[in-house]
Amino acid sequence: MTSFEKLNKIQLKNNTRLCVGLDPQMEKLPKPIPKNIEGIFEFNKIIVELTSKFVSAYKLNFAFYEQFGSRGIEILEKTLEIIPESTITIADVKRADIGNTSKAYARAIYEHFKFDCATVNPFLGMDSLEPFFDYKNRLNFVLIVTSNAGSSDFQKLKIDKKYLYEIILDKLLSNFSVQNLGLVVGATSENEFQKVREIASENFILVPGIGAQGGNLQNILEKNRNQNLLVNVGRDIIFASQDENFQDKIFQRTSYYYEKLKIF
Ligand code: NUP
Repeated sequence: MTSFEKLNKIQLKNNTRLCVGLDPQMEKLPKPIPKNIEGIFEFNKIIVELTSKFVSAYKLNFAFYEQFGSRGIEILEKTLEIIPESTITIADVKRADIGNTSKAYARAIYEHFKFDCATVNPFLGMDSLEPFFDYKNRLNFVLIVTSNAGSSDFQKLKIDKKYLYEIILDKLLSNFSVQNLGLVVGATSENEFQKVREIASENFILVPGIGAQGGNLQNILEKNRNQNLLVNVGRDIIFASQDENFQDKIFQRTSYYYEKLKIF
């Protein structure tokens, strides 16, 4: 089964477009959990146990693990082991490099860690992305319009009559299949989301920027018109509370997004 098919299947089974961001921060761990590396795993385990029936994917941003060196990577690997087999895993690494190096990056994500999906960065050009797209059964989410303010610095520059992100999108769509190509568009760029949705009607769009970054979920859902979508929520769910009752609060927050992100 391809990652595209697996994502469709779990979205229908769990009836949700929700993806939870497993981006743990030691200093923000709830009070009952020790603020050490073991505590991070304990925290991830609680989150997965509380949320797995209400999500279709988990996105792990490598930064939150790499900051602890090899022990952080160990926690990432242990976390992958407790995610249900049927649920999609996304390596948020935003990678790509010269072809030879990209090949090693792609091998790490897809063969060593065995993720279903990865985020990739198009800045180095098509040949830097190809090693990821050579894995025909995996789904690569290419950064199109990111959720940060700096997305206007380059991505939204106009070149002749088109924005840079549109030029990139056109090129990607004419080279890669819907099964292989996902897109990242931040919820903070609603107009651009609408444009991307119109051009790429069938591709999965991964939307970060909801919750802590202030994106408007309702507007994104309206503009999405029921097409393939995965909405990531990190801090607004996992750090819903640091108090003794944090598990209840995490569950409440998850239920809130679950209701909004139902497919039928
Ligand atoms: O454009 C992007 N914006 C963004 O926030 C692309 C991303 N991959 N992300 C990531 O999504 C970010 O690095 C973090 O892992 C997650 C957002 O988390 P939160 O703001 O919901 O806590």
